[in-house]
Amino acid sequence: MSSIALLGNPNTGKTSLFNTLTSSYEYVGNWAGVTVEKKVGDLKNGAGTLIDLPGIYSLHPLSRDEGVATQYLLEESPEALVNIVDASQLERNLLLTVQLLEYGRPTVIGLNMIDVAKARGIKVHPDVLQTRLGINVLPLVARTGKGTSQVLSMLENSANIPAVTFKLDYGIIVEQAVSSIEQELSHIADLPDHRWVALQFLEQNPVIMQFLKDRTDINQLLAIRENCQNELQNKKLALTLPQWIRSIRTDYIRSICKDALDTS
Ligand code: GDP
Ligand code: K
Ligand code: MG
Repeated sequence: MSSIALLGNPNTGKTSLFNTLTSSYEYVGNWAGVTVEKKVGDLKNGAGTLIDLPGIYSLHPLSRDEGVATQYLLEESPEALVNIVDASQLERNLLLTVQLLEYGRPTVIGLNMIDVAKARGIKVHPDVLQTRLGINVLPLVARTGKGTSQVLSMLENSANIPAVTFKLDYGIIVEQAVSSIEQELSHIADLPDHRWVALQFLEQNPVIMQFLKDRTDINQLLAIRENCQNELQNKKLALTLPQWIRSIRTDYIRSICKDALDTS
């Protein structure tokens, strides 16, 4: 039995998809520290459970409620992720997608709101998106259930979902800091993908910071981050380290959208 996490921006159709993929569900109390209810359902094909996480625009939380998704990814180890993406707001949605792909677990994209995109004259090419991101992209209209059976059969056996090979190059300065942090992390048990943790730490994600503080002496990590920030500044870059990481991601996303979208 595997557990699969459902993640995406707010109002992208997560609950609609959740309801079509699961036969029954229950609220298993609240997420730790917040008033958001935790919803877990049984997949209709009996392959495991699906967890509906609160909608977020980024893994870097702006509120405690938003921190739930990052905390979940740190503490649990889902066999696979389903990332629901609003096809009519592709560029904005892919920011979370990049952060989820860096997490390194098998991932499927449910490309939802295809009808809305079409009505707005936006044509999305799922095949281009699939090639560029290196994972399966399944077009959906979650409200009517169109395409959802393909998602279900994909989840039949999460071992069949291709591994994520996605890797963005953040430039030599940041990549060196990532390597140093990865080394520091190697003595901490039960951590998810070290590159993902390192990048989230460099971005100053407060949930990651607290998680690491509870498990290690964080001073060495802070020194690496400060050094990295100084080196960026020595290059006379007007960006902070988190801004730099974000700009690499948004440049990459723009280049994907150029190929994957036709607007008329
Ligand atoms: P969540 O906030 O991500 O859980 O999204 P919901 O499942 O609650 O959906 C938000 C709204 O979008 C609801 O009114 C849904 O009926 C609607 N919705 C979900 N999927 C689709 C879709 O593919 N097309 C259209 N037109 N509406 C959708
Ligand atoms: K909603
Ligand atoms: Mg919802």
